Amino acid sequence: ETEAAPVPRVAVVVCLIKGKTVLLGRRRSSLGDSTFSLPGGHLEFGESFEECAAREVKEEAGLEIKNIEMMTVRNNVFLDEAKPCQYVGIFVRAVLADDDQVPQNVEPNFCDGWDWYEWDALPKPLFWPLEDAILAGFNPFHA
Ligand code: 8DG
Ligand code: MG
Ligand code: MG
Repeated sequence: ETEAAPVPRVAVVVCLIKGKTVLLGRRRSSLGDSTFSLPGGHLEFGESFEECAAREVKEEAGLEIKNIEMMTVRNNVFLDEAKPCQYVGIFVRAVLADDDQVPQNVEPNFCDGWDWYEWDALPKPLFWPLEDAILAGFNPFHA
């Protein structure tokens, strides 16, 4: 059996803001297992970044979002994995379409559950691409 050579893929990562908090979930995945990450996932053929952001947040947390805005782009290379991979991470921010919505753990095989965390008191450990972005100055509460 042969495996195709790895290629870079595009992922949309969503910083969903509610007041002073953002939505994070603890990953259940070979990549970054048990670290806290933002909702998001692979861009599908034909999708806009905004469509992908809205779809992934709906699929993973059951939430409707609005005011989706581009924030930054990150190039994350995972060479030390059993299956090396690379993601061009499109970071967007958004808010809840309706503030009364409560996150649901729609994909319990991939996430321990979602919760809101104050930006100044994020849980640890963070998924390293998110940690990296923050160290590089990513802040969804600025501009
Ligand atoms: P899908 O099948 O639903 O399309 O994908 P997924 O299972 O939801 O993929 P994911 O791992 O949640 O996201 C895809 C990749 O995006 C992930 O493997 C690496 C990259 N990524 C970053 N930073 C972050 C982040 O903070 N959160 C998430 N979820 N993914 C991130 O580079
Ligand atoms: Mg997903
Ligand atoms: Mg995901």
